[in-house]
Amino acid sequence: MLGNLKTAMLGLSLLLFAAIAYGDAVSSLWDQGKAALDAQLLKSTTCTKDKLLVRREWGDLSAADRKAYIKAVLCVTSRPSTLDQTKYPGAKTRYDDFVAVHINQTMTIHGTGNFLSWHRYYTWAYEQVLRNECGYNGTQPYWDWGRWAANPETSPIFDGTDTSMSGNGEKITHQSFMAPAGNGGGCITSGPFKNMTVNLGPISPAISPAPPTNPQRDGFGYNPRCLRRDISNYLSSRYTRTEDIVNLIKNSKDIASFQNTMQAAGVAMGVHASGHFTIAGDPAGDFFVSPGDPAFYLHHAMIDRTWTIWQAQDLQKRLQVISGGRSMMGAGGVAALTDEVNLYSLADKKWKISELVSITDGPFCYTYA
Ligand SMILES: *[C@@H]1O[C@H](CO)[C@@H](O)[C@H](O)[C@H]1NC(C)=O
Ligand SMILES: *[C@@H]1O[C@H](CO)[C@@H](O)[C@H](O)[C@H]1NC(C)=O
Ligand SMILES: *[C@@H]1O[C@H](CO)[C@@H](O)[C@H](O)[C@H]1NC(C)=O
Ligand SMILES: [Cu+2]
Repeated sequence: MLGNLKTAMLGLSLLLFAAIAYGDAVSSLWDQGKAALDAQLLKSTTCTKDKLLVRREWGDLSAADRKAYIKAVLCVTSRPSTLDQTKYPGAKTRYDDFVAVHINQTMTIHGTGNFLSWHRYYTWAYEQVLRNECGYNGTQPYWDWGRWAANPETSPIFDGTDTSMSGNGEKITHQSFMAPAGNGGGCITSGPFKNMTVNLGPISPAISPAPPTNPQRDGFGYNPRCLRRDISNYLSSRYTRTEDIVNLIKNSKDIASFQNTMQAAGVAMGVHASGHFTIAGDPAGDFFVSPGDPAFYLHHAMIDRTWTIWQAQDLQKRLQVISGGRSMMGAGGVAALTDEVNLYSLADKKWKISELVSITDGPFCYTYA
């Protein structure tokens, strides 16, 4: 009798523990690298522990925290663009400025030596705009792919409630190019972003029927349309499970293999492409215009967290290393740590790649929960 009671109480306390701390094999790898990251922070001349911002997983945010983030994103989508309207007439909002900058540099920031550092700086610049231009006092949340891999559609990120990043698209007859058609394909109909207008692109749409063609060949023309998604678990349940993330981190012995495995988009899909095409639709599935879907930044925060965990497994050897060229097509030669990352209107400073490799040096002062 007493034994049963004890077992029941142990079971209950384990349940309670599970409820307060979501931990998995990826978080364990974070824990293993934590001492090295703490030591790096102590060496920083720009970042101190009391200034450190902590990025959290969407599922661990309170409803109020999620709403504060959503409100800030909606604010960025309602503020005017700062770009030259003769060159970028489709950039109507400050949110669009980010999309335009990504479109503009797409061929020199993917499959290149600056892929990780560029997207780290870009995601950080977005977080800064939310905070500095839209009164947000929280941080950029991330999407732990593994946590929701079995069913992203019902995750708190995509369940379509008013505390989500909006749900799936309306179910229409369609084809998604990177996975079998899921239950969406049409305009999103639920959640805070259901009225959002996508203005730029498309350039490389990955869904049929395709979105309307942009009036400018460079994709910078004004092309207002709805946000479409085709969220499904086809890719997530195969390529972005917790074990896939663990394997990526553990089996990549150098930066080249880490980057290439992460960015693979062929038979074996890496977590980068799988995340984008788990959302799919327009513009999430468009290589150039993907930041036009606000879930982009949750995905890229997780890319950044995964890179950080990989670095932290052997930090001193894995910080000042890059691999790859300066453009996807090979022009420009091999990338160097001294190359500059330029976000133009999104951030006032250009930083060298070498200054963007640590989350507590250069412009950065954040960590992951
Ligand atoms: C696009 O890149 C060019 C340099 O190649 C730069 O002059 C221009 O300002 C950039 N546009 C945006 C929107 O970042
Ligand atoms: C941050 O914002 C939230 C929601 O707007 C507010 O409740 C909270 O008091 C703010 N915290 C600080 C430290 O300003
Ligand atoms: C979307 O727009 C409609 C019509 O303007 C409005 O009634 C509704 O509240 C908006 N919904 C959201 C989630 O912004
Ligand atoms: Cu990108």
